[in-house]
Amino acid sequence: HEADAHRTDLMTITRFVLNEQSKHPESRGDFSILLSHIVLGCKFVCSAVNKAGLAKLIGLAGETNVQGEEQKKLDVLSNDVFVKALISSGRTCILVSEEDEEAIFVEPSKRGRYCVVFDPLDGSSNIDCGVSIGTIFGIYMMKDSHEPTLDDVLQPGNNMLAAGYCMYGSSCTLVLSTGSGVNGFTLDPSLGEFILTHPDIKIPKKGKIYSVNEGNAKNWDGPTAKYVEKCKFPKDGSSPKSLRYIGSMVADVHRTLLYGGIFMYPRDKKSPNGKLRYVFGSCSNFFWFYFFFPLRSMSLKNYSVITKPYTNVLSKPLCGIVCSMKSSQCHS
Ligand code: FBP
Repeated sequence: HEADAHRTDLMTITRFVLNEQSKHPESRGDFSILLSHIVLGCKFVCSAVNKAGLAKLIGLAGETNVQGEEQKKLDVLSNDVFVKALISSGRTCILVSEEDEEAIFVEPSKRGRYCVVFDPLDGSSNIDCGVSIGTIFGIYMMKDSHEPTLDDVLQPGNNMLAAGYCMYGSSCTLVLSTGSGVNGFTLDPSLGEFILTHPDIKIPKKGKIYSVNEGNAKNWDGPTAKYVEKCKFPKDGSSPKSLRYIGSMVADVHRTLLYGGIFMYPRDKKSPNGKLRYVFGSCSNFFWFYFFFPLRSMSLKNYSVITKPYTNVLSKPLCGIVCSMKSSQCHS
């Protein structure tokens, strides 16, 4: 009966967010409107990514079209779509995108109260071979009603209102947290709607998978090398862990969230500050990123949204790690 209810009583992402909103009678619905524009961006990117394999045949993004005009590459196109969708929502005031050197300050007539930080298409080197890629986003509220400044996006992560990612994989999955719990929605292409398919996601307590670019091993420091060695040759009689590494952060994080295990991008001799960076601060309310923390930091700082080398605007190096093992093990 329950399965039937899911089939006939669809919990779309819009319905879900409106339900959440109804718990806050003071809410004006601005957040729901903003989110619907982010969802639109994700649907657009999903459709473009699905067609990317046809690009060479029919001249889509990144190719020259029949008029001989160079078409925009998918990451550039995705950025344009997100920027326009966010501005046209009328609910944003500052946008920080991985694709743009500088923050975008929305013109006063279109301005709202939210600041959105995002990477429209992370892992874009995976596009040409059809491997999963994703969009990452985080949302802050302006501190008060002054003229917006960069300080409005440089708030501590626990001020973040919502964060999420959309993975363009064998299915298109949007994972969202608005502060209490994490929920996953899968795009039903026939309906064009994201349907709640992964309610209240919790990373499994234990996992059997480690996920890291082992090609960097010769440049790792001793503790990192020792930890990975232990995954392969456990000394306590347990089975070795399996290695899975996609090289697309959203996909590696998503798998780690659902199946458990550890995902990491440790700093090394080649990238002393790590390759991935966090831009959007720490955020203890967003459990899924509970385990992102600089490998050598003793404090369990939590990072909500991370991505790779960033704009001039913000950015701090991060040696990222998401895991379902004890933090002491992560440190080892
Ligand atoms: P790109 O945007 O250039 O692809 O870089 C980001 C990223 O792909 C992350 O999604 C991923 O975790 C990481 O780089 C993989 O890096 P590497 O290829 O060094 O393992």
